[in-house]
Amino acid sequence: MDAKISDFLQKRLGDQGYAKLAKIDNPDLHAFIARYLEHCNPDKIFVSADTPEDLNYIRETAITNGEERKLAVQGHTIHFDNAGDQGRDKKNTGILVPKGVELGDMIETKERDSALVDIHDVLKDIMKGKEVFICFFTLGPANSDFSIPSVQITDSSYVAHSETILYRPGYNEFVKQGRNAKFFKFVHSQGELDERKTCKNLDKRRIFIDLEENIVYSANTQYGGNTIGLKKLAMRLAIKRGSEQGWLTEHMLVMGIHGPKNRVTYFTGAFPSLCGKTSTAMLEGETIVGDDIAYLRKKDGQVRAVNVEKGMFGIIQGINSKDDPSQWKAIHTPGEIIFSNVLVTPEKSVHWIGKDGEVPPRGENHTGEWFKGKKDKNDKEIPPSHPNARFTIALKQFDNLDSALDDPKGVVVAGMVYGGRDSDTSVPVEESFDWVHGIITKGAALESETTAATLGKEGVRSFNPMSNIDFLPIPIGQYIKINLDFAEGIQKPPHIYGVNYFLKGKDGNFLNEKTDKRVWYKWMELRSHNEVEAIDTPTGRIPKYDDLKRLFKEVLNKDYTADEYNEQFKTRISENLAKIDRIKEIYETKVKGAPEVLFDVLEKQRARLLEAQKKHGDYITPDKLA
Ligand code: SPV
Ligand code: MN
Repeated sequence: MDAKISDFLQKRLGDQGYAKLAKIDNPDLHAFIARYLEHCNPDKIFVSADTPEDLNYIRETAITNGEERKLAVQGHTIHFDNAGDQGRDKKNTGILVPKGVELGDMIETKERDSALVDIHDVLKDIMKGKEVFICFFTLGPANSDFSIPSVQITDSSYVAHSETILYRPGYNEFVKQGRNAKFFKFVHSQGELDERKTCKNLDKRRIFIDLEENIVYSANTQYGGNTIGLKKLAMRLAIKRGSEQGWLTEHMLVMGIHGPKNRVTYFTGAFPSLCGKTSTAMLEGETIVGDDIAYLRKKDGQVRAVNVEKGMFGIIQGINSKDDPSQWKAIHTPGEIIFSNVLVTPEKSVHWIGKDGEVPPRGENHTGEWFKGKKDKNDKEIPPSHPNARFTIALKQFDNLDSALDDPKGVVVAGMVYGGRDSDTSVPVEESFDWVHGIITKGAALESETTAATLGKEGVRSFNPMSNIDFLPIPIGQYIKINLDFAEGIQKPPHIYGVNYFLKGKDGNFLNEKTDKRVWYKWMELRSHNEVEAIDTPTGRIPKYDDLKRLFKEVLNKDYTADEYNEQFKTRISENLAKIDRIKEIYETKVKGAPEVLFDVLEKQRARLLEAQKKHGDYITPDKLA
């Protein structure tokens, strides 16, 4: 270790902390830590080496400093974020780019030099009077060439605690890799806190991503999506690294679908936030590998995927005993769970929007004291919990965990699914004709109505390619091209599917029940083994009625009628044409460098739709196409 840095660290860390760092032979790491300890200037420093005592210290500190409070059930705690800090802050999150570099209109960037000055101003002495936690993790399983070591510096015990639940321990990996570690770095400070231990200086909220140094800075925020370095912050660094090395970082679940004869077939699925990704990963009868972020690599002519995480920062709204048995059970079992922004009753139990049972008359939530009928500034009733309220839990606490979670080789991906919140255009499930058709019409053309997972207006149809738009550090055109090229050299690329759980009828009601998706996945599983046929429509391949009827009976014991099928699976010509117009316009006017093939594929789809319209009219039931 450099003598100056070593002196400084020894002085600031004390013997124990210093010994932990000194065991890692990596001068870059030591310099980074020394730099930000000096700059942020905490009073107290804790280095975690992932021992049970260290993890316990982080857990306990979150309670003693008030960032979390104990609930009635053993191991359960509650954390509140400020009422103005309840989702990802897209406006103040930016990719730092040198002058003259542009990533396109739809990606938030900040000019690197001035942004670095700005964030270092914000961070100067920000940890004075506080304790800081230095923690090591890996993104992905141990001993895997998928995985990336990462170091987090944070003055929030809640953030450090969340990360110990969500990510695999990394201290030993750093020791092992020494100077070879190509690690990601995260610096976070929640800044000044109010009496409820939530952020005071939201006007100085910043989340800046520096691709050049692989550092993400986050300040004056606590909400997990803005602060948990290894989650959405690391995602930007990983997409960039993957784009240079030929692998993908996707906003995807990974799950095992259980087919006939005990066969398990793995699928990935990309959905924008609050659009059913976690509930899909948790489908009854199937097994979960991951619910949010996957790395995908080509190995021996196949696509393989790992879950970057080992836990879930899950949305709690709507979880009920009938639709979500595994989550319901885990949430009601003693064990380590951090609830955030739910309602806490005087008895220290929790309640949320859509939970079984009566809404308690009063309690405390993200807005402070809460009672039934409480209104906000605009005279709007405040629900018991925030729609983006969450719970943080290790996947091993679920009874449906897939045994491949920690497989360093990842799982073989048979199918990739894309879905968004779409009330009027796409059918519930549809297979694309081939990889390129799928990447373009299901992935690159993905749209979704906005939700409470990000700050801002809800319900606005917005463009969200691969559900990854919030996390792209490279131009969209380049990202699409990398996805298209990814199948090169693969004999049988994964099938690509589009799903839509949010299709509505004329009366404005959903055409499907939440549990119907169980059938769609069983159908996709059979398709990936060529065990059911499909009907070609202008937009892709849809299930045959008889197969769905059988699966609905087998899986849900439901009588699925031909009328339901026809209504759900009719091709909606004018809606699909309008979608093509919208998507084409975006790629023509807002995206630089969209690959030519994208326009070809969309135009061919338009031609198929127009031809079918001539023959069959505007709404075409499957029987006309079979
Ligand atoms: C999402 O919003 O996509 C999440 C939660 O998974 S967050 O950590 O906020 O990104
Ligand atoms: Mn997500």
